[in-house]
This record gives sequence, C-alpha cells and structure tokens, in this order.
Amino acid sequence: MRTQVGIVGAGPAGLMLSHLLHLGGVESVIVENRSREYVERRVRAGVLEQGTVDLLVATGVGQRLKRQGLVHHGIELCFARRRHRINFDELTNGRTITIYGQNEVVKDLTDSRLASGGQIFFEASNVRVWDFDGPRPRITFVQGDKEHEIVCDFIAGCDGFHGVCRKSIPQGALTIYEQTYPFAWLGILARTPPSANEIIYCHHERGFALHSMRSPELSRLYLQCAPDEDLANWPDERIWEELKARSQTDETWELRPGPILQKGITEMRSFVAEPMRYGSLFLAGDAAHIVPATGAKGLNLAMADVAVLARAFNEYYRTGRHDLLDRYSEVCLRRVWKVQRFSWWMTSMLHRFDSDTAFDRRRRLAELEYVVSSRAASQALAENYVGFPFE
Ligand code: RFL
Ligand code: PHB
Repeated sequence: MRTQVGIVGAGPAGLMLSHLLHLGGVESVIVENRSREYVERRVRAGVLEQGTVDLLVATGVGQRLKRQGLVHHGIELCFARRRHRINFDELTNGRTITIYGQNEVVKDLTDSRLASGGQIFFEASNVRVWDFDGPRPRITFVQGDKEHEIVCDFIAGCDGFHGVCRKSIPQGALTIYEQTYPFAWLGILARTPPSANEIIYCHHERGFALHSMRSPELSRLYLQCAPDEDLANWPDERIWEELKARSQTDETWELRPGPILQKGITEMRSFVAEPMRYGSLFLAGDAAHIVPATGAKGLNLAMADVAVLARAFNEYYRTGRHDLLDRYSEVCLRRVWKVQRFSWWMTSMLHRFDSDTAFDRRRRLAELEYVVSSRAASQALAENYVGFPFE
C-alpha cells in the first residue's frame, strides 16, 4: 500500500493531523495498536484551550463540542482554607476554556475521518517504522494474521510517550530533557454532579487535590499520591474523605460523593525530545514531549503541533516548498518550552513535596497569596492557562 503521509497513532495528534491533511487534499493512513473502542473510552484530558476549540470548530468537527462542551470563564485556587477565583474574562480579554473529554474529541475525529473515507488500521501489532533517513520511509505491522506494509513520503510519529517512533531514532540524534516528580495523581471519574461550577486546584498540607468535571452529571477528581501508590489502598470512602479534607474551607461547601466509575494512577513527568524531526520522520504530541497534568496542556500542545505540521505538509504538496517542514521543530519547540515552564510552575506551586523545609512551605503559600492578590501575577497565570494563539 502507498500513501503520502503514514501516521502512527490514532490519539488526538494522529487523528487531527489526518483530518487537516484531508482538508488540504493530502492522503494519509493511520496505524493504531489499540482497538477503536479502547481509544474512544480512554479517559484522559478534559480542558480545551480556546485555540484548540477554534481549530476543531473551524475545521468542521466541533458540532458536538459546541453543544456539549462546558465553557468556563475562570478557575479557582484553594489554599489556607480559602478559595480564590482567577477571572479569565477580565484578565485575558474574554478568552475561555472548554471542558470536553479527550475521548469525545477522539470519537468526533474518528467518525469524521471514517465518514470521509479515511483509513485507520486498529489493533495493529508489531508496528515498525523503517528507512526514514531516506525519501521512501515504510511502516510495517500485523493485523489479524496478515502482514502489511505502507510506503509513504513521510511518517508522522503520533504514537504517544510509550510509542515506537521516537525510540526508533538512532541514539544520539535527539537531545532529551527530562524531569520527574516525587508524586503521581490518583484520578477518578464519578457519577455525581460537580461540587462547584468551575475547576478548583487545591493546595493543602496533606497534598494537592483537583476538582474537575466532564458534564453536569459526571465529576472528574484527582488526589496527589505516591508515584508507586497501590490502588488497593484506596477504597472509595477513603478517596472521598481525602478529597474533602484537602478542599476544606471556612465557608460552607459540600462535596457530593457518588459511585466511582473509574480509578487510575497518572505519573507526573516533564520531557522534551529535540529536534522533533529525524529525516522524513516527524514527531508530534506526547511522542515528542510530556508535561505534568497540572497545567492541563498535553492535549492542547498535541493539537498545536499538528496544526503546524499539517500546514507544512499541505504547503509542500501544493508548491513543492519544504521550508515550513524544515522549520517545524523550531516553531513547535517555542510553544513547547513556554508550556513546559508553565506546567512545571503550576506543579511546583500547588503540590506538597516531602523534601520541603518549613521555609519552603511558607514560601509556597506566599507565592499562592501573591498570585491571587496581584493583578499582574493572576494575569500571568490566566494568559498561560487559556493558551497562546496557535501559530
Ligand atoms: P496519545 O493520546 O497517547 O495517543 C497516542 C496513540 O498512539 C497509540 N500507540 C501506538 N499505535 C501504533 N503503534 C504503536 N507502537 C503505538 N504505541 C502507542 C496509542 O494507543 C494512542 O492511541 O498521544 P497524543 O495524540 O499525542 O495526545 C496527547 C494527549 O493524550 C495527552 O497529552 C493528554 O491526555 C494529557 N492530559 C491533558 N492534556 C490537556 O491538554 N488537558 C488536560 O486537562 C489533560 N489532563 C492528561 C490529563 C493526561 C492524563 N493522563 C492519563 C496521562 C489528565 C490525565 C490524567
Ligand atoms: C481534567 O478535567 O481531567 C483535568 C483538569 C485540569 C487539569 C488536569 C486534568 O489540570
């Protein structure tokens, strides 16, 4: 089989890239190692920046998002038994964020690709990428008991942090920047109405907690936990008790416990591989970089990457010019590093570190106090949170 761009991974990055290429008249084929049901049910991110929403709407895959997405005009920070609102309307000239599950974005994009004749191979095993140091790279895989080969002009590695593409690049060709954190998040999805109208980030001496949602009936909540935490130690009652303890304030406010539908542990990591290209293999999304989830940026960064990559491919096929492809990594990395800094900063400010001295703890509270009391500091948080315009 032959195509113009072979895409590994049917997550948000791979699907959106394929969609944008299709709109530009460029052919692509996607190879995904999981089943369609699995990918569409995987609960992950939930916060879409304005730029991500605008891109989905402008390219015709935003109808359900417009109907079901929850538009938020601010977030809250909770510490020292008080909640403080960061007002995006006032601080960012009316920019907003939208709560809409990543799996819903994936469903909408998958439906759209398949409806316009796009080809996605699900449940592909033994996926390998070959010859990407030359002009005719190949992807091979097995589906069922059949071996497949896709010959392409380019490969897009959109296969996430644990995928094969980045790992196939020769050692030494990439520079890796990495930081791990001494904690993880225990995340739950619960059938209960959100306890507040907006997302609440809680800093507490027992550890960080986050209140988010997916719909008026579904809450998404997280607790800071040990990186090697055993879920068996967290029966439902303990989770609700801990959430309550970490979000307690002096005002009356009720946490509404309900049936827990899903539980999982998410590691916290900062990671960048540079450059985001090797020969005719381009890395996008989590395959190239990871941010800790405290800034709600991973999905948005993946979307920003593929917006740049699709424009570069479309330009190449329309005019034969490859200067946009040559600048892909440099253009993306400018945004990537801004977002790395913001995600690291939010993570450092809001979590409890076991290594903290008494000085560190007071300094962290002073920083939170500064962020909520200075317009300049709130605005710095707000403009990063709603996201910078897509290039
Ligand atoms: P994905 O979504 O990991 O998709 C990669 C796809 O590639 C497939 N794959 C392979 N396919 C073929 N062959 C192989 N060898 C393969 N190996 C893997 C995988 O099955 C998968 O389908 O990467 P992509 O597209 O770059 O998207 C990135 C986002 O998924 C990620 O950054 C976000 O989920 C991060 N994130 C958040 N981002 C936000 O912008 N806002 C948020 O609110 C937010 N919250 C979160 C998050 C991530 C979380 N977890 C679980 C990591 C909250 C959590 C808890
Ligand atoms: C979520 O709703 O899953 C969510 C919200 C904010 C974050 C991370 C995750 O920072």
